[in-house]
Amino acid sequence: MKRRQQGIALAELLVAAAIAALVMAALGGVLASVRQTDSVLSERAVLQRDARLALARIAAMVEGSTHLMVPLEITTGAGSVLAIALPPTLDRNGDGFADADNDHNGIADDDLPADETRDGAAGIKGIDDDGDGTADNGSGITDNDENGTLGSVPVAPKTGADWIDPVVYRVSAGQLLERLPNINPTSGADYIERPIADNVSAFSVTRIATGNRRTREVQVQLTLSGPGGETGTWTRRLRLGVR
Ligand SMILES: [Ca+2]
Ligand SMILES: [Ca+2]
Ligand SMILES: [Ca+2]
Ligand SMILES: [Ca+2]
Repeated sequence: MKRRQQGIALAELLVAAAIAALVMAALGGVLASVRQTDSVLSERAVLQRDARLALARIAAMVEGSTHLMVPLEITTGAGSVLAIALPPTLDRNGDGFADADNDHNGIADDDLPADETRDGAAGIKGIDDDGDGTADNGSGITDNDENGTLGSVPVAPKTGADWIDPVVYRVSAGQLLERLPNINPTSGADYIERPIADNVSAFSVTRIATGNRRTREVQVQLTLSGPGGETGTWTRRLRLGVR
């Protein structure tokens, strides 16, 4: 009797162990699938956060600026570069002078040289202003829109001690870069570029036609694609000079 009870106990134990193994296997599958869902969700959330931060950064600059540089006035299609003049009130080092006021006379960008960005290059140095596929081409350093003809200088040069200080957004090697002039720059070629977003698969900028209204608007579209396969596109329409 005792031996028989032990035999049953062993059989029950084996069955219980088998059931437990099945339950564990099923549970493992559920957990793996939950984890997978979680990683997809969190990649999407990360991309969304990164896109919003980058676009908020761009919006602050564009809405504070009063001068849309690239895309050029004549441009209608989408380009891959956004350039605006540094907001005229921005004072990053808090010295009481706007960073854009290079000659510290209290007025930003009031005494432009013929090379209005004073960077020794046609248009903005290193940038394909007119979107023809070549950077800094044109008829010389005073060809400020790279269109091959001179005479587009908006203000006759006086001493040229205060140039236009571009803020540029462009993509390189999957990163969205923000280019800012250094503090107290010696020329328009004195700047630094920093990444403001990773996983960038597309960045497009379109100048919105505003007719003969004085407002300037751009549509900025950013597409991020994460290593896990998630992708998303975020768009903002921005108007200059509203901050
Ligand atoms: Ca300036
Ligand atoms: Ca000035
Ligand atoms: Ca230039
Ligand atoms: Ca060009």
